[in-house]
Amino acid sequence: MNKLNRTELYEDAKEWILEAGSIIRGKINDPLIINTKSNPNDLVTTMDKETEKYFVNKIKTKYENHLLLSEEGFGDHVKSLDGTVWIIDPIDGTMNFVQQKRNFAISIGIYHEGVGEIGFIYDVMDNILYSAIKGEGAYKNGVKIPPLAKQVEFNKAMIGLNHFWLCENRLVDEKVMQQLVRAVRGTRTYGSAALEFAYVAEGVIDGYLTMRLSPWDIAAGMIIVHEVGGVTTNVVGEDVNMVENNSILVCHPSIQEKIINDYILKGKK
Ligand code: 2AM
Ligand code: CA
Repeated sequence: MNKLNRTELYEDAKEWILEAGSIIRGKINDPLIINTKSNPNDLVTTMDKETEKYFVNKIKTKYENHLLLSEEGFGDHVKSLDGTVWIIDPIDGTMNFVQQKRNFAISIGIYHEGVGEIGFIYDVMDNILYSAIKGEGAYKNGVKIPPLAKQVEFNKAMIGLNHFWLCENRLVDEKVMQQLVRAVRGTRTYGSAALEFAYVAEGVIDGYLTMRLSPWDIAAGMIIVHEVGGVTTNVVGEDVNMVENNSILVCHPSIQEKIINDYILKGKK
């Protein structure tokens, strides 16, 4: 992809994500129709669907050859990252959107021939836009985010973790996860994977560990985090497959090996 295209794509995606966010803010107190998907806690609202349709319409009108991989199914049936693919979550953190009316984000990652080129994460209610173009650094509201600190001491690390690790007992022995919780300085659960990636990029948490995410939860975040020197793999250290679900460990590189070797692999069932 040449520079000119990237700039135009970046500007279009930025304009559309800000406009979509503004529409959501304007309707934040409107009555919602809430449905469930795979389970009673897997929520989708009319706002998720309307926002996704907004992006489908914008993208297909201007970039008819581009593909869309998106959560609510109005995009394309994308099986590979050939060509240019927009990977979009219209609302990441739908439960927060429904119950808190805040702490949710719109996430857009633009991939070209398998490479993540442009990422946006928009914290809609706080009006904070995280963005990155591959190789050009990551930004928060237009201000460059500095590279991650050289070293994070494990016992001073703060990590994002959702509590399914502790109650579902699927991938890893929960006792080992309890040891991890004790070994680090603190844990946080924000409820939006995209925002947790943004917080890793900002260095306000040092890592985020979760059992199962979809491509639209992570596509933008991976691009943004990598621009500041963060690393993303699945929880056993393998490359992420961007057209499948993955477990995810995104973190400062200095704590990656310890989390994988001393906790995940040790506790793996
Ligand atoms: P969502 O709000 O777009 O559904 C919550 O811990 C985070 O995990 C959110 O980013 C949420 O995205 C995502 N999430 C929740 N359930 C999920 C599932 N079954 N598969 C993949 N991601 C999920
Ligand atoms: Ca979503």
